[in-house]
Amino acid sequence: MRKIRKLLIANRGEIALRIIRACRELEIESVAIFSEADIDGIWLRKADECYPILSNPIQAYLDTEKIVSLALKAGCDAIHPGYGFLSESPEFARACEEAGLIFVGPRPEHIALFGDKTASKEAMKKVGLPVIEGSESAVTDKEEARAIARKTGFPVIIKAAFGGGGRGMRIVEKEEAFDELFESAVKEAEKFFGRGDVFIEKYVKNPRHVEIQIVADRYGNVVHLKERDCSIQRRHQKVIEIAPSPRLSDAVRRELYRMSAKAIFRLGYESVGTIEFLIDENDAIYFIEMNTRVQVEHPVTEMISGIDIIKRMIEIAEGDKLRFLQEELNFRGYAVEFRINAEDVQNGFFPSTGTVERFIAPGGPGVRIDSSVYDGYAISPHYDSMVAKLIVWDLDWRSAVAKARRALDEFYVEGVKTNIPLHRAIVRDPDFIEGRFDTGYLDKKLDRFNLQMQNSIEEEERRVEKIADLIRKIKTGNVDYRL
Ligand code: MV4
Repeated sequence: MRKIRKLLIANRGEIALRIIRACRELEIESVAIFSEADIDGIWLRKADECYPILSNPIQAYLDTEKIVSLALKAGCDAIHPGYGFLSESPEFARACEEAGLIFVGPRPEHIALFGDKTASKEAMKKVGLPVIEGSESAVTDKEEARAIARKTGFPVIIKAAFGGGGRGMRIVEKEEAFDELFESAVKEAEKFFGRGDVFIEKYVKNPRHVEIQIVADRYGNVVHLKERDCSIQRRHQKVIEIAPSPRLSDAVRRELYRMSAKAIFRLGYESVGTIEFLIDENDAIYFIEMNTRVQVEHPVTEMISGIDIIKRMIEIAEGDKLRFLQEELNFRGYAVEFRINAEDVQNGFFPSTGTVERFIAPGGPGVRIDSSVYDGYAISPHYDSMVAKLIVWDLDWRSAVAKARRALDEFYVEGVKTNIPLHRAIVRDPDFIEGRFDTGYLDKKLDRFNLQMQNSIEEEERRVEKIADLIRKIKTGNVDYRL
């Protein structure tokens, strides 16, 4: 008998659909919610029940009170928050618990701890993770902050203590620039996170961004599902994620796994989670932050491990013991995720809205699409621009890249502009193919990719036109059968 019989999904889009799929397989009834802007959402049609929340498009998925009372009225016993929205709100997790609902995620104390970036650094340092030197806690006083920066040594980076995603972040090359950048960092942190607290760290040049996927139950069983390399990003938005990292030394890899599992065990953390590290040019490892939710890029880990992260996350929340030991896991091959965004890459990545007239996704062996888009779907300007995740898997890195080239060439989206041409350029870049990239990769390469993108867009237009022309000829009886 399951403890969870009916689960409400406090999210939208592809992740709502992903959670519904897990519920179906676990024979848990699913309840979807949707905003007024989401009446065409595929997830409300796939869930067992759905209910509108008619505040505004964003607020609908942030309204703790309405969501919790709706879950109770619908007879749910659990809520899954997905990613974004309420997924990292300790108040929401607590509100669920107080209403007698299972929050599918970590305990509120752990969400709160890791939401506080300096507290989380201190806690992780205590359980053995290496952290970047700098201020030990948040600072608001400029003089104090400058003194810490001088002691740390320039360049330093200023980060929001209760933020993320690069907001309120400033790199300070030398002391003369400190005051101005400090003030703007504090202002931005106040604007986005409601708290101007920032902290100082030594700046790590051209790091790789590697994160470890953890799965832990409440009985102290902790396993890792290897790492993901998320270095390929633009303005702190990940663009491509890879599991495992194609160029990480075995020594670094083993160290990351050992440290991560030990830290999570010692903290008594329960649920899935991701530990983010920076790896510098000399292979030094630094913990930066921990994500206490399921992540957008979780599918690449599912592909190499065979573990359904969402199903296991739900079972852990029910109080089940982990079904596998570390030694029982069999990892195989490489997986790459491409975030397909409706945006105009050649015009500053400006979001592209409108109707997706045709959506022809690639298929075949080792190809997975996580998306809530279909032919005729109108992309709303209210939400982020991700329309699909293309995930490819193959036995080795080179084959995975070859499969990615094939799948990206097959992908056809009509009606809105997408970043597929950018992905097609990346998977043909020798540095990418050789696994030579860090967090500076995309910014450095974008100019060179522009020409290739233009070419691939024009080539696709010619191909489409050529076939349209042939069809016209057939229909008007003008085909030259002697060809
Ligand atoms: C850093 C760093 C260099 N040095 N911290 C960016 C988002 C936030 N999660 C942490 N970030 C960084 N922190 C120190 N001390 C460089 C980055 C960074 C980065 C990190 C991960 C992925 C992409 C990035 C792109 C630019 C900067």
